[in-house]
Amino acid sequence: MDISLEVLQSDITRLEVDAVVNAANSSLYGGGGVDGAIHRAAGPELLEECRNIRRNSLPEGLPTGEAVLTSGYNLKARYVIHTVGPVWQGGSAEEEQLLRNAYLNCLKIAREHDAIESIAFPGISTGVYGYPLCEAVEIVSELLKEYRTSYSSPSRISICCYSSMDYQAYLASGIFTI
Ligand code: AR6
Repeated sequence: MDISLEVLQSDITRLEVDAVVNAANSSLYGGGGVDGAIHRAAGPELLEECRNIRRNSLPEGLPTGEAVLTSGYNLKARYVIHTVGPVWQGGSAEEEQLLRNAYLNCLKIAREHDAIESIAFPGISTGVYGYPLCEAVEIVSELLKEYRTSYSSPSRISICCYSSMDYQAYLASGIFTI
């Protein structure tokens, strides 16, 4: 079965999917934007689990482009996959590769967990981290198109946009269904 690729406009904390992706920072201790929203909605146990991960396996923090799995606690989503996108520095600091790694490492975690059949991504790095939206949309749509030719899991991949401008930009790429 082909993976279904969807774009939607919503608050990611409200989605009923198996896993939501958090555009975190390397501390994993929360922040603003989607990170803050996910921590607020999931509740304090999420921060506690993140602290344990830092203590037990990531004393230096989560490197850019890597990903780590936690429970979703009070979210409808059973899991949160935290990743760290690159800070946009003009395009010559390997931002594209790091952004690709962030998406691909989240998908790898999803693939390795049978319970994760549906996953929703926010626009990693396209908020505070300043990645230009159009470039991110192009990278993400190409990456997902390619991913679908190699893998069949997770079976549903959604890009969850907060603003209608972001939503229209992903929709215009032509690869997502609504
Ligand atoms: N649901 C879906 N998307 C959202 C939501 C939401 N509830 N809230 C914001 N967005 P950002 P980044 C969108 O800045 O650029 C944090 O402080 C937002 O419109 O959250 O990767 C972290 O701790 C944008 O399209 O993440 C880091 O320090 C997208 O999510 C830093 O920001 C990403 O915006 C990470 O920056």
